[in-house]
This record gives sequence, structure tokens and C-alpha cells, in this order.
Amino acid sequence: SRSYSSVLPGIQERTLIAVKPDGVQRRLVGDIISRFEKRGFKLVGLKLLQAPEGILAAHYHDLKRKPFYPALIRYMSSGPVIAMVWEGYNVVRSSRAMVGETNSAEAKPGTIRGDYSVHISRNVIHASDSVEVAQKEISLWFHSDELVDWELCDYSNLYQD
Ligand code: IDP
Ligand code: MG
Repeated sequence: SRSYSSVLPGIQERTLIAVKPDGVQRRLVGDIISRFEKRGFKLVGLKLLQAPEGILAAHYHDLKRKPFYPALIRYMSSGPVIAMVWEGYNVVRSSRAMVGETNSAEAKPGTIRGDYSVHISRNVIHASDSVEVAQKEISLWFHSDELVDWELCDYSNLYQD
């Protein structure tokens, strides 16, 4: 059968989204997944896990020397996270827009952080910040056999062929 994702340029872009421990504790997982589904993105990977220290250290290696780094690792280790891979056109930039500013106090209403958080230290969700970083983060959090290749049955509602 015809595969839209092999025909339309850019629609196989992928990003790593993680609902952080505060988001899981606050029972925001369903709402967050719903926002990505309704936007039109395709879920290709999903798991609940207690994030291993090694994954967190690699995930946040750029922030290792920041004063808040130890607290960030404690926060991210404080309970399970939901790790997800979402796919679609411009998904990296669109997800960052849906998530909102890093500092929840600056995040606009309508964004996930702007709707559900008040402080930078408990900002509910992670989203990759570039296509290159997304590829690294996806391979850090997921084995390739945990990602599912499948076709949406209604691509023509989302994209012109
Ligand atoms: P991002 O999550 O929006 O990409 P980054 O600058 O990459 O933001 O920082 C990663 C995470 O580190 C933030 O989401 C937040 O959880 C935490 N963080 C960043 N800056 C601060 C801070 O000043 N205080 C406490 N936590 C911070
Ligand atoms: Mg970041």
C-alpha cells in the first residue's frame, strides 16, 4: 500500500518528549498525550520508567556545571517518567511551541508549561530542542526495536499529497 511518510518531505521528523516526575504524579499524562494526538502527530514510542542515572547524566550533560544540576537530577529521579517519541512535520519546533518557555513563570497560557506549572524547577515536560539533539535523545532513551513503524490511516486529513 502507498506510504505517505515515504512520499511527503519532512513528515518523518521525530522528537523525544518526556513527562517529568511531577507531570506523572500530577496525573497530567493523559492530557499531554492528548494534545500531541489532537495536533496530528503520530506516536511511535512510549514507556513508563524510573529514569536510570546514566540516561539522565547523558541527557543533561550540557548542564553538568550549572548550580541547579544536582537538584535537576534529584527531581528527574524522584519518580517515574513517561518517555515518548512523536513523529510528524516540523514536530521538533512545534513541540517546543506546545511546551512553552523553560521558565514556567514566563510560559504563555495555552502551552503545557503555561497551563500546568509555575516554577522553572518543576516544569512538567521535556521536549528536544533541535532535530540533531532529538536523534541523540531518541537513541539514548529507546532501543530501535521499541519504536514502531506504522502508517496513520488518515494522512490526507493532515497533509496534502
Ligand atoms: P528546556 O527543558 O526548556 O530545554 P534547558 O535549558 O535545556 O530547558 O534545561 C533543562 C531543564 O533543567 C529544564 O527543563 C528545567 O527542568 C531545568 N532547569 C533549567 N534551568 C533551571 C534553573 O534555573 N533552575 C532550576 N531548574 C532549571
Ligand atoms: Mg533543553
